[in-house]
Amino acid sequence: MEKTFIMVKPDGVQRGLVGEIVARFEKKGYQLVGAKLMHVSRDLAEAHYAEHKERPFFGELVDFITSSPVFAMVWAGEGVIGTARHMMGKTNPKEADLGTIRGDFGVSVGMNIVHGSDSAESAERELSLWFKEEEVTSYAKTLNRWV
Ligand code: DAT
Ligand code: MG
Repeated sequence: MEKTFIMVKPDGVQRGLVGEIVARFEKKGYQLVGAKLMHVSRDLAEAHYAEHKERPFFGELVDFITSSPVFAMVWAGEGVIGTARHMMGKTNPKEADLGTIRGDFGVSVGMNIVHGSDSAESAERELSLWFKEEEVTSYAKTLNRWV
């Protein structure tokens, strides 16, 4: 089953949006197969955002993601990587459609509530960076055949 890495960023955790965000993916029909609330180390933050190392906002991004706990999750389901990106909305909440997580709850690009892997390659890389194999479960839900 396709899997993706989704994270409620420090702003989302501080604002009490963990339940709301989990609920959206649950109601859509996806399956939560791994989750943990954690403080992010600088090393992990820099590895996670390595593709943005040369961008002017890289330092701020790493400061932000390490500033307070994040809620890291693994979600599974058909097409979950791309659909989760649609459900999150555009990177800049000002441009994100209403009805998306960033469109409904975000205001500025620096604090856009949620992260989600942007491709199969990113999902594979990020899942191995954030989760040990034994932290990702697999369990049957009879619901799966109804969605
Ligand atoms: P996404 O999170 O939608 O995959 P991204 O990978 O381009 O977006 O950027 C990673 C994060 O970096 C993004 O969620 C917020 C921050 N960011 C992106 N562009 C920015 C900018 N122009 N100024 C400040 N922060 C930015
Ligand atoms: Mg990205």
